[in-house]
Amino acid sequence: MADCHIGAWREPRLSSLNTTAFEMAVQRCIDKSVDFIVISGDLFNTSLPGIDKLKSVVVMLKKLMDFGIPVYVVAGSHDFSPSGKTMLDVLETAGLINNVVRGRIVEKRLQLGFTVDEKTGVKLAGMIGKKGMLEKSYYEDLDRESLEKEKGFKIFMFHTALSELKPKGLEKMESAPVSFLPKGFSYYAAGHVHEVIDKELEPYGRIVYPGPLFPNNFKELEKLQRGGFYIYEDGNLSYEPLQIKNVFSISLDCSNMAPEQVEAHLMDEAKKNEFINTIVTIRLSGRLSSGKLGDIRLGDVMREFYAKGAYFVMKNTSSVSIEGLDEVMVRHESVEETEDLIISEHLGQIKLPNVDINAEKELTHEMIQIFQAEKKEGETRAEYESRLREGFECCIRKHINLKPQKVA
Ligand SMILES: [Mn+2]
Repeated sequence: MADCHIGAWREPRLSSLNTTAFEMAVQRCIDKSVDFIVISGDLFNTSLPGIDKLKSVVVMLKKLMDFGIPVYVVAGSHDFSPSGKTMLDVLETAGLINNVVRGRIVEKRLQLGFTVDEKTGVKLAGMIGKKGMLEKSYYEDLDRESLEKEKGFKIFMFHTALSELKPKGLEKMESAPVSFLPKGFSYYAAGHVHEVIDKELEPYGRIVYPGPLFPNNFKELEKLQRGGFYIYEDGNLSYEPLQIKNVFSISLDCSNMAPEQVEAHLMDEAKKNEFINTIVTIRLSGRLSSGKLGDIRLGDVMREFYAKGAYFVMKNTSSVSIEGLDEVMVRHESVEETEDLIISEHLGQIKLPNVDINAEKELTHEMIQIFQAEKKEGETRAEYESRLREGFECCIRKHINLKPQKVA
């Protein structure tokens, strides 16, 4: 499995579903007596998950341990704090998971070690994934030969999009060529791309993205409807869907419609069906013939869906325009895509000492991450500030040759 994103979604009703998906997945693994589980990055949505979410995950990991099912992980782009900390370290120290990324530098090249699964003898190696695809330089320095010459059933775990396997609609996503991977592994357990992809690619092997355990944003709900994972047995792969809620998606082009017409159309949809246990997504686009977006009484529409039993109703009206006004901003589907695009567009505009374009990009990503951290439950103001400061100083020290006291 990959991209569990425990703690994603701000809305509590949806947030609990990522955890439910993880619990269901783990229980199914136990029921099917798997030998071990691999999680290819983004177990958590943030490096410091909330205590309740963390607890739910620990309960399930403990259960797996009691059943003698080891869990192998690599960290994904969401698992790291700006100063390089990850909750995965805590879980590993407690013996609940095994991080398979073990590297050392030999003659300026990155050598990755293998982790051997005791029961099956399967050998696992892996690479971390970072925000903005900053793991690229690790792949450039990777000693592939030493990985390739190892004998046995080998799994390579990674958290990076591959250019050759990028799905439609995600063309803008940053990716690496498949030639970055070591060849000849029996199974490539991939994460980061939130789509289900299973492809045999010579001379590599079977490359599998199971997609998220549960959709993580509006677009994913529309497109995937549900998440899942794969079970591999004797060369056969079976996809295990996790159907937690139904999803009913409405996409309406409002071009040449008046607000009352849009409203009537949506009300009709609501009246047609029952929506028990269903997440309803409403996407509106196009140019209204008159009036403005606010004239569509979406609150009434949503109440109607709730009255028909909907579990959760969401709307996206970001691409509705009104007569006489043109959209200026290009809207992207996720915060990450938008951040990436804006950062890339503005690189090189500020002169920083000893900082090249790549370092500037990394610096910017990390700064955004540092300053978006929220104060945690139970954390004092002073602790919160020193956490931000520590991240900031660490980031500056890494990228700019300034002494820390100057930073302070
Ligand atoms: Mn992810």
